[in-house]
Amino acid sequence: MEKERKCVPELFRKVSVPTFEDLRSLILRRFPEPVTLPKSVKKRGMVKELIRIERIYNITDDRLARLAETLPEPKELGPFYRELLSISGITNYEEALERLMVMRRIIKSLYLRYKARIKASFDAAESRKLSREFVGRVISVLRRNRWVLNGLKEASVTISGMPCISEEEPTVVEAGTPQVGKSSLVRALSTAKPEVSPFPFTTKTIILGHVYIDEYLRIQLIDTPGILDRPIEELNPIEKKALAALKHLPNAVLFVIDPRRGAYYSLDKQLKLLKSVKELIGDNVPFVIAINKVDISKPDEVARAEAMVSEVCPTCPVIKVSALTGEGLDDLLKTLRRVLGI
Ligand SMILES: Nc1nc2c(ncn2[C@@H]2O[C@H](COP(=O)(O)OP(=O)(O)OP(=O)(O)O)[C@@H](O)[C@H]2O)c(=O)[nH]1
Ligand SMILES: [Mg+2]
Repeated sequence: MEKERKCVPELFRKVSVPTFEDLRSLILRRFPEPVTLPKSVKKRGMVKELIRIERIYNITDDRLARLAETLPEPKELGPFYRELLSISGITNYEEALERLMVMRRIIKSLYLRYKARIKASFDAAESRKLSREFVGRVISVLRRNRWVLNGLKEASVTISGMPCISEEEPTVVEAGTPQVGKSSLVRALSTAKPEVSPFPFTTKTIILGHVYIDEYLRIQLIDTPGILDRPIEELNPIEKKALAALKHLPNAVLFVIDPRRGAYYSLDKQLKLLKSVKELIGDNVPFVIAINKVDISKPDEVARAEAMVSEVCPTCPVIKVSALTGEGLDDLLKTLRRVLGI
């Protein structure tokens, strides 16, 4: 697993990305603002328009330059963050940075061209027409690159809201369909207290908790949004984030199952997801299966779940637990430590 060097979410928290709509309304607000000139100035109509287009050029270039300067360097981004960017439409970060430079260059050359044309204009009316045309063209350059600005905005909001996951500490990522009790387990085992509710898709982002083994050793336990087994194209952005975490972060996966016949998603569906997640992650990362909610499950439901799990993953350790009563949690922790080798 490739690891990140710095806390990438912290880097993104320092970035302020203007969307295309932000920039357009800023430009349209600032353009008509009055220009005051000393009485002595000649060719007042032309000079006013020159000042107007310079103002718009400076504002636009300043926002784009600040964005380009504050975005993290490509080398800071590991595969997890690259995938989050790509979920927001930035499939190639280097290319997006390059687009920002190109936009600045095009807008600068438009500015210089229109400055010269306004200087050479016949009268105030022509100057005014040219300066309006300049603004229209700047906005259209920004519009053509909307995907860069808006994609970076969306990605930076997502990434800034992520926890700092350390590259040195062992990491367990949870997985499972909605409502199986992933967040409840994170609450019971770790320092994090994610929201728990009887409604599916309660967890919407990646949450980091720490499980303290002793003074010097802790496990990072990551709660993820519930996912359904369906083609990647059909997953919503929240599920895609969960899959990105599963693909890139874990040293071990904790797959949580609700064995009851009345479970929100049938056991069949849960095991199909287990199979898909195993295929996605490959054989290098160990899986531990927690059969949760044993406090309210019937013995035959638990036995059926155990049998079905062993078909999908014959080598996976299976632990029966209850996040609610705490039953089996010591055993679960021991098993996680064993597979992590700590
Ligand atoms: N009786 C019992 N109820 C549980 C247990 N674990 C979770 N629940 C309940 O199951 C429901 C779902 O729990 P969550 O922890 O929110 O489930 P989740 O997997 O995080 O759900 P999503 O965030 O929607 O994916 C809640 O009403 C919990 O109180 C358990 O061990 N026993
Ligand atoms: Mg949850």
